[in-house]
Amino acid sequence: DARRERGGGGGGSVGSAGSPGPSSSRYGDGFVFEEKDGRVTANVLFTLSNEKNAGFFKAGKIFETFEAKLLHIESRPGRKSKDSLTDLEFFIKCDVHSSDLNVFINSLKRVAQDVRSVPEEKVPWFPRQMKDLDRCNMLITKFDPDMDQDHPGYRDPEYRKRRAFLAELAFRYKQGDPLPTVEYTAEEVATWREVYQKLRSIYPSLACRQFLDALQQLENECGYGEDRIPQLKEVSAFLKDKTGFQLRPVAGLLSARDFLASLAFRVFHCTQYIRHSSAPMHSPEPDCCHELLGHIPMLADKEFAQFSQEIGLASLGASDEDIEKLSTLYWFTVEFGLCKQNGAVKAYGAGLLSSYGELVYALSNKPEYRAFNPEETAVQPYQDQTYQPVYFLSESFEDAKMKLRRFSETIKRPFAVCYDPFTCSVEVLDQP
Ligand code: HBI
Ligand code: NLE
Ligand code: FE
Repeated sequence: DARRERGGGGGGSVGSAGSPGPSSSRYGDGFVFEEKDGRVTANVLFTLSNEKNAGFFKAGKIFETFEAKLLHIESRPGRKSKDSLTDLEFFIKCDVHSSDLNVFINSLKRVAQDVRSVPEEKVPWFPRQMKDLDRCNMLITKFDPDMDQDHPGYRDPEYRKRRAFLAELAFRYKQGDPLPTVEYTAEEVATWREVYQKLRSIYPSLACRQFLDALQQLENECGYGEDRIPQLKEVSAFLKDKTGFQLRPVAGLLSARDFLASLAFRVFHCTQYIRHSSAPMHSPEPDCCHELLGHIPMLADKEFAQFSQEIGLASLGASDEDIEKLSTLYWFTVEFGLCKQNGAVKAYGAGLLSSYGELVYALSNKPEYRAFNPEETAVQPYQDQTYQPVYFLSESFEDAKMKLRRFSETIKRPFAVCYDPFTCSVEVLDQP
């Protein structure tokens, strides 16, 4: 469970960003619990040894006696005890009378070991330093070639083996490691060539100016071309010079929270595998064509890089609902955004710029266009299986950035964040 791994035991920086409200009280262990109608939500952690096998029921009796309402329960194996049975560690979220909390915890201490209780986290954990991004690794299983029968690679054992190998490279990566170099096979390069040639031929008329400029530079300085798949290492160095963005390998789709958080540090997660050769013109999941052709040229633009980082900063410690809104905004701008240039509509979204099929479709007269407006865009339902039914049109990146900034200010957080580029860390400023 991520919550516990990230230090829900009260250590570290978890939740400390939230300032206690006026109705909070201090309890035994020095923690501050937020009271509502005389009750508190506590996260209780304890260990039960199997040597005393009645422990579970005795503990349960205590919850019953104190009329604790169970909100969540989890267990996991702990240490091995002397008789080689495994202790069980419990994590229980419950709602108890605030006046009972101390006695309740002390009673548990008589039947369980390592009893601790911590207040309900008001602010979700978020990375403060670049190395904390090692913990932003929550993958979501979607479009998985091993599990999804509709994935074009599902019936291709070679492809699945390759994906598993590249996933392993990404899992092992730690902040500061050199970016892994991948030796692409002839078949992979052939897929890349097909994607590159098709897209390259339509970019001049359909892609925005910033994209075309950066792609030209990547071709001149960074080995972009149809004959080889660029390595993350060289591309990351290129971006670092242009806008300070750097890359990190990732095995697949990350949770929106973890994905957005890295943007706050100007770190962009890139997949290194390539789409299946049977479906080069559109893939619902990101792959190296999407990252290298869709995202990288855009991240070389100063204004766009700033826009991306600001979505990331707004996401730090935000509620689940606000993460959903920011991720929808990201979707309709960074992934599928259109903009006006010299009276014409051009693509700047990476999901468009890496899919021949959707790029042609988005700039045809078939889909609906609406003006980018964060309040409306943030709540527009979207689907990620096929082409978008609606696209949002920005006046310019500058304009989109200012609108996003105003929207972000309406997101309520009990603190403000500020990025310090000298230490590559996020400063948290508590607001009284
Ligand atoms: N993970 N690796 C990866 N790449 C993405 O583009 C990505 C992601 N996770 C979530 C996500 N995009 C979307 O939810 C965005 O809207 C945030
Ligand atoms: N549809 C895009 C492509 O085919 O490259 C990928 C989108 C990832 C969000
Ligand atoms: Fe993407």
